[in-house]
Amino acid sequence: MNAQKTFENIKKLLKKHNQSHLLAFWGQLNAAQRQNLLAQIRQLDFLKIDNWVADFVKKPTSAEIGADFAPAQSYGPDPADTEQKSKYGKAVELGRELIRQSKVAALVVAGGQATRLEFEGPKGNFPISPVKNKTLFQIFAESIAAASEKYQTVCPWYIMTSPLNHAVTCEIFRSNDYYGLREKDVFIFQQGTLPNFSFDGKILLADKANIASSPDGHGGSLKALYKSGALKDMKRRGVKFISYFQVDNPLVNIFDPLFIGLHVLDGAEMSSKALIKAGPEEKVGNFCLVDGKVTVIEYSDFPDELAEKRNPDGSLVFELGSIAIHIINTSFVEKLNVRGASLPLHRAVKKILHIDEKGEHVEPAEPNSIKLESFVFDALPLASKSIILQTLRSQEFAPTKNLTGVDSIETARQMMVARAADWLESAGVTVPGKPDGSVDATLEIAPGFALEKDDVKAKLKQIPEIKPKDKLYLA
Ligand code: UD2
Repeated sequence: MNAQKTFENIKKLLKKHNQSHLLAFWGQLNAAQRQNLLAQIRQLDFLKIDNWVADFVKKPTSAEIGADFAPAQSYGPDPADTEQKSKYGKAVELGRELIRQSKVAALVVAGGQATRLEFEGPKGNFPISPVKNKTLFQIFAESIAAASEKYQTVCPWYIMTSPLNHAVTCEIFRSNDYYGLREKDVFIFQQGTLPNFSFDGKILLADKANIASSPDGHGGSLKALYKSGALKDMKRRGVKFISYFQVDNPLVNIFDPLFIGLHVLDGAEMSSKALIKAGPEEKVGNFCLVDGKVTVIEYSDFPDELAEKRNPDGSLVFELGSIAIHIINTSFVEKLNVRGASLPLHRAVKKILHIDEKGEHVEPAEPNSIKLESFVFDALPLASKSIILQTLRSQEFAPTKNLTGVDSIETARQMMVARAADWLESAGVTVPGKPDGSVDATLEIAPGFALEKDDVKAKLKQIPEIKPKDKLYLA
């Protein structure tokens, strides 16, 4: 087909779907810009876009809570009875064996921007550790190296970026020599994007030759694993289970034998870790059972009256919060992609830079556009089976979202110190404390020193006496 014909066809298509304005500046574009814009338009699926406009763009998302709706069940952090104790024991053994056999890979979703941290560059490059100021990426890399060492295996690491930070993330890894990991065991891949919309459903132009778009949400990881070849790489290595986590949690226990083992013993396809919410307003998704299926409803979509509902003993009825840690079977990811299953989209009203119909740049003072994204936890109800394992906040969850206050750099560092103190004390080491109960020293345990609490006991001889106000780094 000649270029003119292609152009005419695209013009017709845009007209049919009310998006003709995308070619409004065609006359002002050079040949390369024209080609580039046509390529971007050709990638759009206009039938889907019409549905998105009708379902998500033009109307606010309403969380429809059906009748068959209940709190989800979970495994406790410790076994509830002797029968469960034996199951947990078996699960840990199985989990260790699967890690040893290289059947488990790490996947971090790192495509978001660190806007709330006011940090330039990928969030994974944020320096966070209390003594050495290691970045999040370095902490994860060292944990993965330590797991490989502990289990005498190779634990591969998959890192999802977005077009916003892919090149710079690759450069960070290169310039840090992959933090001691082998380059071939680190697979960095990009998620997809979705166009941005005006409130009346028009796709926005970033400039005269480019469509405005945003990363498609962490739910995009399921598609991107498949499209990028990461899933193929996993299959080649014999990986069967993906340990999924977010880039902002320095306390994450990436290779947790208990979690992996329970997931496999129960024949689950996608499972989750949860913790008891700090209160009804905590900004985490809520685990529910909808039509018998484990489902996460994000805090912003969860009705206040349900969030606040309490049991007679005062505990929250919907007490299980999602900390975005999952085990996902590679076969499940493959199945979803082969079937062309798509996750629902969620609408966010954002300030998005774009040009107006005169071609002038709009720098919005107020949120002015719609961004659509998918959430990975929306795959849970598609799984044939899904388990939830409760964990302890103090051991595994220090979300680094804000500069100060709740879920901040400050609280994450405090939690890293507190967990190090807890591990040391449980091995019999005396840690100085302040009158308010907090630790009176700055402590950092490198993943190579201890990956979990029980690893500390074997290293007791290497631990010096800790005096008040000491700064101690154990490696
Ligand atoms: C997420 C969860 C929330 C809770 C909380 C725990 C959602 C909608 N909410 O809240 O329920 O579990 O985490 O900390 O997930 N990301 C990408 N690509 C994207 C968007 C995000 O890779 O297009 C990554 C991002 O880099 C980060 C993670 O996903 O690692 C979570 O993103 P967020 O910080 O925007 O999530 P948040 O705080 O809304």
